[in-house]
Order: sequence, then C-alpha cells, then structure tokens
Amino acid sequence: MRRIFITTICLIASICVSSSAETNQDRMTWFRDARFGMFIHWGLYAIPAGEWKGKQIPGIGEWIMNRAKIPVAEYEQLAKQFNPVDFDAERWVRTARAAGQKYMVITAKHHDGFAMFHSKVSKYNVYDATPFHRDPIAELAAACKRNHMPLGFYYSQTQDWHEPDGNGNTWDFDPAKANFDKYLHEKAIPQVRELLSNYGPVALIWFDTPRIITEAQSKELADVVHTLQPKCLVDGRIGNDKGDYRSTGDNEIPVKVLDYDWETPVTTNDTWGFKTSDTNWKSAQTLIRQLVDVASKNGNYLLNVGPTSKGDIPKPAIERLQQAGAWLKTNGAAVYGVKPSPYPYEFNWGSVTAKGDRLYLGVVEWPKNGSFELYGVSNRVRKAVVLGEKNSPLKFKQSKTDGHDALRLEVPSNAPNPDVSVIALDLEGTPSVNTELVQQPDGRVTLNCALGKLPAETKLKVSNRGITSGWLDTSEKVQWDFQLYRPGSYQVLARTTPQRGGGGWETSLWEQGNELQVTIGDKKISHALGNDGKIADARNPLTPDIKSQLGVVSLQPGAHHLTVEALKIGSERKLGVRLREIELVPVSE
Ligand code: H79
Repeated sequence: MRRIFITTICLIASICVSSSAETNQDRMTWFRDARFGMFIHWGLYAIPAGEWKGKQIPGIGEWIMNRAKIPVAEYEQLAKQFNPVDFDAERWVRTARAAGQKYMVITAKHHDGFAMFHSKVSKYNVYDATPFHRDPIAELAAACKRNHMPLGFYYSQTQDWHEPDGNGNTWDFDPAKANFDKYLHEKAIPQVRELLSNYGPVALIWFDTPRIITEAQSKELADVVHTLQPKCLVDGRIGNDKGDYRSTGDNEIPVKVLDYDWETPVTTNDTWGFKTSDTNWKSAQTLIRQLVDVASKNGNYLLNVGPTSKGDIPKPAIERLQQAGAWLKTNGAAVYGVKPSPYPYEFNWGSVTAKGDRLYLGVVEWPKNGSFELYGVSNRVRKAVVLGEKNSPLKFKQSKTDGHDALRLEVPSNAPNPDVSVIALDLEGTPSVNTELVQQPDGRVTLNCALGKLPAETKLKVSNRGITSGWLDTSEKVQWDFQLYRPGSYQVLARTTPQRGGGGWETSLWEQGNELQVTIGDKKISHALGNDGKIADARNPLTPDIKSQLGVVSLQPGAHHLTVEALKIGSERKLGVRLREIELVPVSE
C-alpha cells in the first residue's frame, strides 16, 4: 500500500515537472553551443571614466563611485550629462556578430544603482533622468531581435549604492539600518520583472556579487525569472547555487575540464566600465587563446567591452573583436558546439576540443622543428588537416613507443595562423585517450594541485585554477601519480601564486618563509620557496606565478609517485602555501 502511494506521488510529480516547467537541461542547449558572448558594461561611470575631481581613481572603472566614495547626491548629477549621441544599437549587434559572438549581455543596472532602461520602479533611470531620454535597452533588444542575437541583462541584485537598503554604500548610509529584504522586494525584483516583461525574450539574467543574499532570497529571485520566462537562464552569481550554470571568478580560467556548465567573464583590458587611462589591452592572440581554452574546459567565454559615454566601443576593442571574428570564420568548428577536451590536464602548447570523431588541437606554441607530437590517443587517426589550409593533409605516424601511444605530425615550420593554428584530427571512433598524468613530448611533467590527491582529513582548499589555500599546517600534503618516459635529470619547480590584494593585483601578497619538501620514490629534496622570477600564465595573464627552483632529481622511466609537503610555513600573512603546480623540467646536458 505504502509503495503504491509513493509511486503515485512520484508519477504526479514527474508529470507536473515535464508538463509545466522548462528543465535546466532544456534551457542550456543554446548556451552550450554558443561558447562566445559579448559583455557590455555601460553606465554613468563612463562619464568620469576613471577620473574624479582631477584625480585618477585606481581600480575598475565602474567602481569609481565606491572607490572615490562619491556621495549619492553628487554621483546622481552625472545623469544630467549622459547623452550618448553616438549610440547605435544596430552597430553594436553587428560588431558582436562579426566577432563571432553568439549572445550579448548588457548592464541593465550595475552596483551604482542606475537603471539603463526605462523603469517605472525608480526614476533613477536613463529615460527619466538624462537628456538622452531614450531607452537603450529597448533599442538593443529590437536590434538583437532583428539580428537573431540572444540578449541577456546584467542586474546587480545585492549591491546598490544608490539605495539606503541596498548593499555596499557605507559612505552615505549606515549598513546596520539597511533592510535588504525591503530593497529586494521594492526595487530589485520589480525591476527584474520589468526587464522580463517589456523587452521580449531574455536569454539570461546575469546577477553578480551575491554577498548577503540568503538562500530563500536567491531562490525567490530565480523563481521570478523562470516564472516570467521559463527559457531564461540565471547565472551562478545569483548566489546559493540557485543558478542554471556557474560562473568562475572575474577573469578566472580554470585549470581543468569542469563537468558542469560554466562561464567566465573576461575584460579586454583591465576594466569593465570605460576608463580613459586603461590601455592595457590583451592581444587578440591572448583573447582567441582564452576562448579556445575555455571551450576546451566546457565553458563559455563572455568577453567584455566598455563603451564610452558617447556610446562608442573603444577602437582597440573593436580591432580585437574583428580579429577574433576573422579567426572564427576559419576556425569556428573548433569552438562552437564542441565537447571539452578528453584530457584532464592543460598542454603548454595550447588547448584541445572535441566533436564526434574529431579532435581539434588549438596550437598557440607552434613547433619550430617541423614536427608536432601528441601522446595518449589510442584511436587510429584517419586524417589530419590544418583548418583553413588548402594544402594536402598533414603526414603523420602513429607508434607505440615504450608501451604508450604517440602521434607525430609533419607540420610546416611556420605557424599557419599567427594567432592559434587548429589541427583537426579525424579519428576512427570517438576519442579515446590516456587520462593519466604523463610526461609530455617536450619532456616536461606538470602536476597541478587540482589534479592531485589530498589527505582524507585536510583543511586545504584547491581553487578552480588549482591554487591551494588554507595550507597552514605541516601535516598537509598533495600527491600525484605520473608516468615518465625518458630517463634523465629533472629540475623540480614549484609555481606558487600571490593572493590578490584589496587594491587589485598591483597590491598582491605573497608569503615569505615557506619551505617545501618533494618526495619522488626514495628521493627527497627540500628547499625554501624563494622567488626565482615570475612566470606569466598565458591563460590567466592577470595573475602571475612565482617560480621557485627546488632542486634537481635524476629519474628512471616508469610509474612515479610524487608527494609535496611543507616543512616550514611562513606566518607573517597567514596566507600559507599557495601552491599551483609542481613541474619537472628536463635539465639539458
Ligand atoms: O561587473 C564587473 C565588476 O564590477 C563586478 N563583476 C564584474 C563582472 C565586480 N563586483 N565586485 N567585484 C567585481 C569584486 C571587486 C573587487 C574590487 Fe575592490 C573592486 C577590487 C578593487 C575594486 C572592493 C573595492 C575591493 C577592493 C576595493
């Protein structure tokens, strides 16, 4: 009797779910194919553009109100100057389309609280409070509709520096008196309702900095979105795991394939909102490399532009977008609709994506000796071509050297593509690769902490990028198994990373006084973590690694087990050991 009862309930529940609600899986399909979107940060902050009362304000442009502690009454005055005469929604959409971007997300309201749409909920909006007296969100929605471009809205649901009950403005308001639930119900939710009711189909809502939002509040907000538009996605920063997909940190590219849907927002220079003094543009090659790398790890790449107060996307950003678009025309097959890399680790030369019986090798570091090698593919290779090259297919040889699969391709000695050259491998069957950590053809063995084993009773945390934190105790360790193919002497390198400081990376912190011990079989080396130089991490150029040479070991081919422990832990900053990787680099005789 009881069993029948339970079965009936389950049946009713499943009928209800399938008939009334769009499931998360249904909603995600377009997003998984898209892989590349345009983020637009545009608001009143584009007017001061990083400068307030003659002073350069450090940090990201859209944070100027906070960083310069500008009183609401003063910041509000900017609205009277906002008149972006060059704004042309159609042009922005065409720019995104030509760049190969498959969706757009624009700031409908950032932390400053100013609505960039015609809101009936608050007069503090672009239509009512500016001489522009237009609704750019409506114009963009219309242009996106004409161009079949999915459009999403950024909405800062917790921080609102304009409102006493919003979060974040501690210079005008007393946080102890703030009633966040009131703010949520009287401004945030009503404005999100407007966005979902007045602008046609919305692809996604991009919430940010959840901070104090409770689980019940995040759920209520997500339900509002899905009730009004069941197909609309909610990003992970709604808080409390209530999103349809997850978001990494700003400008953070994880080190390995993540087995869930995710997206990373990335700046073209260092700011999101326009800032006159920021000319630190990433090269087009870096952006393209990041795009392929994000796709190779199952993610989406949301690349930001910060238009000026006149409504123009800065020229250096346009140029990079054009270059990305040209690259995608030839190489888009390696990005759109792909599956992630079958390998769990990164390659020094670039990134791998997959589709059906194909592997795409996105090669950034093109070999100079006319030969490209890849280990671990056990399928027979039918054909290898470079995308966009009319020449005959590449010659190749597959062998089983020392018991492992090796593929050697004959390649031109100059990179076919100046940014990222894509080699497409047609395989017999779907890719089947060796997922163990192995020595690479360049002789290196790279052991990232995200791929290592931690003790059962550990306090260590390992970030998306494989950086340890909480390593404050000498009983902690990280261990790896790997295969070595070539005998020889290897330099053991540790890559640690600084912690971002309150003022961004320029004030990042690194702990002195750490000493590591590495054990490989019966060999032990120990060394203080010195600072033997910074290594740029090409995938995450904003966060440099600090390299320390620990010593040299001589190793024989075969299976090895490596353990890293801390013999001493510096205590000045309580940062502990922020280890990202141990790397074995062959010592050339
Ligand atoms: O919208 C963009 C950023 O404004 C937003 N997320 C992306 C997509 C964001 N909100 N908060 N943060 C990012 C973290 C901000 C950290 C900092 Fe700061 C702002 C570092 C420097 C300025 C706050 C103020 C912490 C130190 C000073």
